[in-house]
Amino acid sequence: MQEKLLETIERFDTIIICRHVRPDPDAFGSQLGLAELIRENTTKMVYTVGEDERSLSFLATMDEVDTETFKDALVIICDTANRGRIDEERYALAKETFKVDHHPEIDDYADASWVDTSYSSTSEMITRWFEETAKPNGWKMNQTSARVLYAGIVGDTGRFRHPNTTEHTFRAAGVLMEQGIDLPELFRNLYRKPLPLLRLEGELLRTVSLSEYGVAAIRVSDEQLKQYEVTVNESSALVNAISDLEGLLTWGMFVEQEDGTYRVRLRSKGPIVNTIAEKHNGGGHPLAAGASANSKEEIDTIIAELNEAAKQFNPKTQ
Ligand SMILES: [Mn+2]
Repeated sequence: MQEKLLETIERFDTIIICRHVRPDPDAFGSQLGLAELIRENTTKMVYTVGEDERSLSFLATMDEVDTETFKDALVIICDTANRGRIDEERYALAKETFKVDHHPEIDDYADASWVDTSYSSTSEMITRWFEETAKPNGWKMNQTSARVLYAGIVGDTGRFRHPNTTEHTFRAAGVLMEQGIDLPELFRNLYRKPLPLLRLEGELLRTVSLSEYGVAAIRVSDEQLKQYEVTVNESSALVNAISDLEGLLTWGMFVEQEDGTYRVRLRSKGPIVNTIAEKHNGGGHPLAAGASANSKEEIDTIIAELNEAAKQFNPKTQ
């Protein structure tokens, strides 16, 4: 599939790269890292599309592309498991589509797919594709590409701490570091917390509780977001605020949106949570997933399901 990706890119003059809605560093990193690789090594027209995300604007901003341009283009979709999460409806107009993703396959929406869950991140896939496939064909990587790909790997591995981090991940990071990345600058931007967000974190930490099975829930009301002047998107940075809590096995963050529904983020140190997310209009990785809840009752159901998963979980059998 790696060879096929290179062959497919070579056949097109116009390439548009998409990724998932509500982008995270890996979505941006894989999208822009690949775009910049193609720009550096070919004369093709390359565009990146989707909504801009203020908290990640230090990584990149998106391009405007007219609908005509899609019709002759190759569209590559990075880091997006199902078509409903693609942050560009016009992807379907493309002459050809190619999916590159490390999420479990739930929707085979593209003409060709390179899907491999053994990679920590789609950014690691792009890095290893460069090293193993593009570089032997004479491609080079510039610093812009290396920086965003590194950010993507750091984001999805929780700074090389999550169990998705492998020896291959570190080798990929090494390939990127060879280009000369300003790590202090990158980490400062990735993990900076504006004062309002830090104060909201303080309030949430003050009220956290832990169930007998090691399940915690962080609830954030629309009122709290308004009081602290934090957006729903910005609040996502707080999902790991309690990750070092002793005895914590799995947890959920439930953020009320303006329409009264809740954005749900589930995290785990063992029990599988994406199957729970799938029951609530979401999905993701086994240990990190997202979903939605329509009511406080649905939140209680999810917390009960987390407790059940934590209760069933026996680390000795894993
Ligand atoms: Mn990812």
